[in-house]
Amino acid sequence: MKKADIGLVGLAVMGENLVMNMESKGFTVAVYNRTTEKVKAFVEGRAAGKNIIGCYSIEELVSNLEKPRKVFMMVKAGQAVDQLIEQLLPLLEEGDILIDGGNSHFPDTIRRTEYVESKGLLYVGCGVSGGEEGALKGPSMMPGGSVAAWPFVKPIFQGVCAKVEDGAACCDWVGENGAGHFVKMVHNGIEYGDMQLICEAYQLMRDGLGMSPEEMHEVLTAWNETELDSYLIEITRDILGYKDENGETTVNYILDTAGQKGTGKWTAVAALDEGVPLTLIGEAVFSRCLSAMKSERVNAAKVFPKSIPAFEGDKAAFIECIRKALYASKIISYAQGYTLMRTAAKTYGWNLNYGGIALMWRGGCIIRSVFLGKIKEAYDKNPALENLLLDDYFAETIKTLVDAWREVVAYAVKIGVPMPAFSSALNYFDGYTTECLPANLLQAQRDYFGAHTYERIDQPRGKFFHTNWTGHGGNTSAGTYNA
Ligand code: NBP
Repeated sequence: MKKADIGLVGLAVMGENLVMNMESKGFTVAVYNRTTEKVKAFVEGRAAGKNIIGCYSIEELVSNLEKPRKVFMMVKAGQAVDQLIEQLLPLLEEGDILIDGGNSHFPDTIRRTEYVESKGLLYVGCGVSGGEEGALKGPSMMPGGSVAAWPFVKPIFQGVCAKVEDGAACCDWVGENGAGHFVKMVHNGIEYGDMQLICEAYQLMRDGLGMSPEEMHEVLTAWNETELDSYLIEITRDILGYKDENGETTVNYILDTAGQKGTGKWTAVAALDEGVPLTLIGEAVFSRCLSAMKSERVNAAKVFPKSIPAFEGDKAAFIECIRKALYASKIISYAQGYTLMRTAAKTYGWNLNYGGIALMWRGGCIIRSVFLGKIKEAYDKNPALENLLLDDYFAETIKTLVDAWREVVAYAVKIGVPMPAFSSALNYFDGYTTECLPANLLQAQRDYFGAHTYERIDQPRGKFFHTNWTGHGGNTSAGTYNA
């Protein structure tokens, strides 16, 4: 019997669908799952009659693979991946390729790449996005790790991944060791941000403008014909229009406490580690945390009762302002996310292709949108672009949006509707575009109490000064490192 092109371990929702996808593209796949009943159920069910080889031990899986062997691990992130690697390594040979397609944390992937390479094998950490449907019909795939593995896995990955209108694959080599999982993590952070922005627009329309789900459904239908055209706007439109068997709008009955699995938090922590202001995604993570404090919020709402005044302006015009403010905030979120990737690339020595990353996100994944095409164009024009806001297209676009953006944030602040992502984005924009921030005063404060020194505007950069502010302190200054 023909050996398999690739083996896959982990027949849960993602693994099963990826196998079906690979097989449908002409690849023979050997499959294994720790709980072997799932192998039996799969090969006798969905996989029956297909080029899928059911294996009931890891040894059987490995013996069914074409060399160099490729094993795609699609199991729960964390210890399970380390355990599987230990089980697989003794059965594999030099040049064989281990692939982790789960949501692993990038430092784990950096460590695992080094470890597996030290055993003479190749390792690929591949972010996969698009959920169940993406896995089956074409996910966005972000592979990184041992670059020597890429020519061997490329035909399979680019065969099964999503494609955009011109046929371009939403999968390309991202970079060394943990780069693929880092980019996937930033993708998830951006997903948090995009979702939060839509939710804030919804709350302002619902509470500030008194709009019904049906009206908002119409608004989002229209927005999806604009620059906001995206998967998340599309599903939100559908959610707002969805009614249960009693004719009630389902979303109105869903408890307002958000869950999270931690990838947004990882992105925010990575930004803090890199010293990058990723304020919008940070707010999106904290907003989920605040939403989870339901009983406290219920109590606090009684202590501080709110009455939101009825909107007395041109409603249609204000809805257009909300759309513009959403678009502007979204640009900021991506500008911040890209800055994080640029900074991390320097820290970890990755040579990231920023336009390529936008293309990988352009289809298949949760944040897919037309807008990503514009980001790709910006980085294709200038791969060294310092900040997305400085690209001609985005700079000119933001200029057309900023007045509406201020109007929306100001109105929300005035009536007491929380819009942390919209307003933190605007604050970032105002900070980023301000030549003189009050950090002169802050440096003076630091020097006053801790002799931390400061640089002067009339002296070259890198020369540090200390003032004896009180006349009591000595002239000894602290080191200029950041403690
Ligand atoms: P889960 O994350 O629920 O993982 C279940 C799979 O892991 C089962 O096949 C299970 O085998 C296997 N497994 C576990 Br748990 N511990 C194991 C171990 N020690 N050794 C071998 N196998 C082990 O599945 P999923 O939702 O399909 O996700 C798979 C990966 O893809 C995860 O990393 C996830 O974060 C990522 N991902 C998921 C989505 C999504 O939408 N669900 C999207 C993108 C990425 P068993 O049957 O024997 O328990």
